[in-house]
Amino acid sequence: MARTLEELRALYGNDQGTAFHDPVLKAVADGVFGAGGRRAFPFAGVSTLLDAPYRPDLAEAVLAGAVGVPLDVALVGVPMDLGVTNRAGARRGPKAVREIERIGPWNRVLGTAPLQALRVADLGDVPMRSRYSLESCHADIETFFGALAAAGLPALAVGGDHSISRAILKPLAEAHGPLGMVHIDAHADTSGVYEGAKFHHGGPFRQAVLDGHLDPSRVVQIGIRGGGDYLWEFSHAAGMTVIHAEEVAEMGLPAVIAAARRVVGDGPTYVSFDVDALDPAFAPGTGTPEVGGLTPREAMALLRGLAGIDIRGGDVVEVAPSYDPTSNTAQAGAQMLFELLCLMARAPGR
Ligand SMILES: [Mn+2]
Repeated sequence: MARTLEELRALYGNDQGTAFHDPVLKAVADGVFGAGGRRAFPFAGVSTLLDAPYRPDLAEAVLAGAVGVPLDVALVGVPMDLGVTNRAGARRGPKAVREIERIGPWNRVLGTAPLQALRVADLGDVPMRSRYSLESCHADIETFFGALAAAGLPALAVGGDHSISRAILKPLAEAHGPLGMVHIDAHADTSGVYEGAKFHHGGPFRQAVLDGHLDPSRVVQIGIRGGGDYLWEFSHAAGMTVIHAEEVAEMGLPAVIAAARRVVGDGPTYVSFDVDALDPAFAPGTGTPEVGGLTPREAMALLRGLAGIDIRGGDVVEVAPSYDPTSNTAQAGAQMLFELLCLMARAPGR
């Protein structure tokens, strides 16, 4: 019901920027505005993932075996791209995503301000012994996410190339049993051994299934496309649900969301978002772009449609900022990270 002019003048005429009469919006505003109606400058200070507090001390504590860490979700950078097939550069993804500001605080569609609803921190980057060894980097990633799992601390990772997901899933599955997964990507990433390597970024989900860490009957892959599709028969052989990019348009988003929810069900689920799922018109800063992809609006609607699933972890991978002087790819990546955090805030038991 619209207010009269007199009512509007009474409510807002002397407002100093802090007159919020809707109780839900007022709660969000109270979490943003400090004394005197001041907000932090988004362009000042040290950059962190989603502007969360930077707490590398908590990473050290978790690695040292601490439990009862006063945190609900850890944000973690994984700056490693030794598994790429073509264009390198995703090692610089975490830094680029940290540079993005003004994501959130409010998600109108899901009705949550996740950085207020949850205790969230940027724990910094996974410490890795050698920048030259894919295998030792994966071992270090497993160690780090294993320590988080042992501490009972859910995490969202920012890669890095997609090979990191296998190393993140392993300790999660050891803690929770085989996981379901919503995998949004241009590529199914279920290919095999090439040139003697099986831990490259084109195959993490074949390995995760073979290792018993993913339950393929609870895996849905969305946005798949491109000439590499001949490489991914494993997805079908394993019983994954594959929704190609053109099928997203044909089915419509509500049907895609319903299918994804049906596949993952109520069980523990991982959500992996490869930024190359987005069309390179929106996200050119990635190693293996494929035209004909999702729009950011579609991807956001898709993620928001997953609210209520039992998300135990997730990642945003393959942001390679060197190929995108506009920074839009990192902007989209940071937005998807925020959407994943909103899913954490809306998970069962929250
Ligand atoms: Mn991928």
